[in-house]
Amino acid sequence: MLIRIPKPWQLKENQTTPQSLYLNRRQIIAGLGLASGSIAGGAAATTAPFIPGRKLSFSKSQYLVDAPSTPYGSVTSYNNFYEFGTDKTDPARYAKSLITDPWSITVEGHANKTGTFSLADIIRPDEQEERIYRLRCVEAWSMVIPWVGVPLAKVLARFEPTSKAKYVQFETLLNQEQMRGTRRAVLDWPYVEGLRMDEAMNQLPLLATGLYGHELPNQNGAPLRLVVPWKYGFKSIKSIVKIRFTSRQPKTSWKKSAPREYGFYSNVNPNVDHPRWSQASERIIGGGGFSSIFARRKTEEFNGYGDAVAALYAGMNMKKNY
Ligand SMILES: Nc1nc2c(c(=O)[nH]1)N[C@H]1C(S)=C(S)[C@@H](COP(=O)(O)O)O[C@H]1N2
Ligand SMILES: [Mo]
Repeated sequence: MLIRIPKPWQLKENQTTPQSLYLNRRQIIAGLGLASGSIAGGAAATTAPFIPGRKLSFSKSQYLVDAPSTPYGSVTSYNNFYEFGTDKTDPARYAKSLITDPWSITVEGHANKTGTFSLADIIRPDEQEERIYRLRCVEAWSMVIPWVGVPLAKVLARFEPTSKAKYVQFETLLNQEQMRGTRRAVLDWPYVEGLRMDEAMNQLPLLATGLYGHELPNQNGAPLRLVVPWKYGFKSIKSIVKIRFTSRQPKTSWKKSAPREYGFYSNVNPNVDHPRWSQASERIIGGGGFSSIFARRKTEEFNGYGDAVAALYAGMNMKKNY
């Protein structure tokens, strides 16, 4: 398969690193009298002493974006995590109450290896890699986020799904004490998402444990969340406690809540508008400093990941299957 994702050596350092960190790193390099020339990726994380949370071990990867990463402050303060409220600032304010350790994940359905596992059973630190992906919310805004995680395909394969597994369903924790937003019926809790099995086994979906080289802040879906970069952000389900292999298409939360507006597939598509707004372009969160509220870019089909995923939808009418 031909993959157009740029190789690290095709990118300049300042294309993959937020400006503040980039300058910081350059200063450190200058101070040590070393020549600049190594690739960015993980370097962004290793030179950011102000980032809270445990530092993670990870290898670098070829998954980079030809644009600067969204500043850490924006990634962690402008969030959708309705379990903590519907305002963009609610998750950062209220998700501290989420208890992420210990954490267990139940695996059910059509697989040989099912049961309840600890996070450490599922995520092996030596398998973690850093992948910088675009995140495109269905609300027509976007970010570029340096995630740390393990490819979903690697994790799912260990459960040995059977031939009856056509889909995989994910569920978020539901705890009214810890998640104040779930005391109101904004959605039919718990939050449910899912993928067709071949989508899940594609190279791109990541089970993320961190961002900017450190463990996930609660508002971003600690301790484990899905990242599906060619689909609208709501598919990237947070704080996962259940994985279930099914024969039928999962009943996903947003589709259940507004089927005319949010589909199961929900691939990023500039040519299929949301019934209430255009998807042709997107607002760049935290981009462009002073002019940030005006920074926009054209939406890309499959969010720019078409070379890796378009074949999954051969023969399907994506307007109809939105
Ligand atoms: N459990 C759960 N997962 C969720 C959401 C949510 O409300 N609850 N919001 C989704 C939406 S709409 C988006 S755009 C992304 C946002 O991820 P971020 O806050 O890490 O940028 O998370 C997705 N995952
Ligand atoms: Mo979203």
